Amino acid sequence: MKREIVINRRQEAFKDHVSGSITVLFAGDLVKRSADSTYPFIVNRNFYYLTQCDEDGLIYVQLRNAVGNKEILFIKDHNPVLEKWVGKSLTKDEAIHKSGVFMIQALSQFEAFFARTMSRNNIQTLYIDSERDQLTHRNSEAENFVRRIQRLYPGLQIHNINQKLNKMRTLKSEAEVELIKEAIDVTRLGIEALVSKLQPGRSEYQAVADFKYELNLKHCDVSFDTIAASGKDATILHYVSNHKEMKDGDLLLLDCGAAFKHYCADISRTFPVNGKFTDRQREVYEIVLEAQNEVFKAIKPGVALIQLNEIVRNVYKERCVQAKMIEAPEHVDDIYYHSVSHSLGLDTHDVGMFEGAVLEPGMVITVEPGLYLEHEGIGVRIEDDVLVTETGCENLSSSILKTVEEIEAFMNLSQ
Ligand SMILES: [Mn+2]
Repeated sequence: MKREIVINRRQEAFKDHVSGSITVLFAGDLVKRSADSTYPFIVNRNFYYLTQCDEDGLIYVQLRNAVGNKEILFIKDHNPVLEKWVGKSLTKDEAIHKSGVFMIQALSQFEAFFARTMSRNNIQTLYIDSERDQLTHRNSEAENFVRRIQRLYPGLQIHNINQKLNKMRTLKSEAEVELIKEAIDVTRLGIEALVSKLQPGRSEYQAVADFKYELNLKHCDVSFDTIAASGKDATILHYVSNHKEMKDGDLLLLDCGAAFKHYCADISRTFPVNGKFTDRQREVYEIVLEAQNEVFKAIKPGVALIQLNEIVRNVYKERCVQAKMIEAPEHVDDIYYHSVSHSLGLDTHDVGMFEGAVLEPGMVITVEPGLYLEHEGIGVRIEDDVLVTETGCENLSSSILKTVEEIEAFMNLSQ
């Protein structure tokens, strides 16, 4: 991505920041796994969105005062011994090239820089991007920083820009849509590799391995843990144990995605393990497909995300009663118990959009109706990734096999 794009994003994100303020953003730190190993580093997505730099420890600062704006990116100190073990960290030239921040300093200088800046510039306001970790309750770098700074500078006004940044991320630029398309294309290759080997006796984890192997060949990784749920386990929404053998006559529900330069694809498909849908499986499948098509037709600017889910429920209330999957429309919750859509981008469940959100051109969302008949051992989910346009939507993943005919033809050819 051109660095002008991230420079413009910073201008937009910080345009309301007052004079006499400092903005401090953190890339995040490594998290210990065990002994001397750490978890793979996952850069703070807002930090990456604004700097295009992806390395632990980095700190971005913008100073605003009467003289103007000054940006500084703090990168790791040059460490020749460490480089012999893990290779070079981000260099000054690379940091400038990626971020368009022209003043680069060593991280070891940050504390002294901050103290000096506060005392000399009459700083009244600190802008920070801080998000409460609701999953593990671990303090983020930003939270720790704020606690420390509040004690040192009790009068300082502190503003959290997290929601503003998250909101910005919901609208994708053309360059971002291209990256999502790349991620989808790699996902397509992975799915095709998986399906071409799919047959009774193969296990769910082997199917996942087939998928991931293809991604790795393209130097990509998964955007989230792959779900390969066959038979009754397809009715468990986030089944990721993927441990069992796939049986003749079962369906395999696959929910998977590749990430390309941090942009995520999120695709679901459901395949007959033996290459042919039974009449009942086909009946379920066609209803889900119908619901998905109804949602596609409804997507346009101004429509609320929650309305899309009602469309799916209405299709099911009618069709699933006819097909004797439920006795009455009000039992729809028994066979469909999630939402049809979420935002997609640098995160698989991308930030900034909530149930009450209203669609705007440039948003990328998933459309993923599912139908789950636990007592029949049938679970179907079909998920595509779409771009909201001025007049409707564009299905970005339309090249991935989907109809019953396409799937059966593909599987027949590969057997
Ligand atoms: Mn999804």
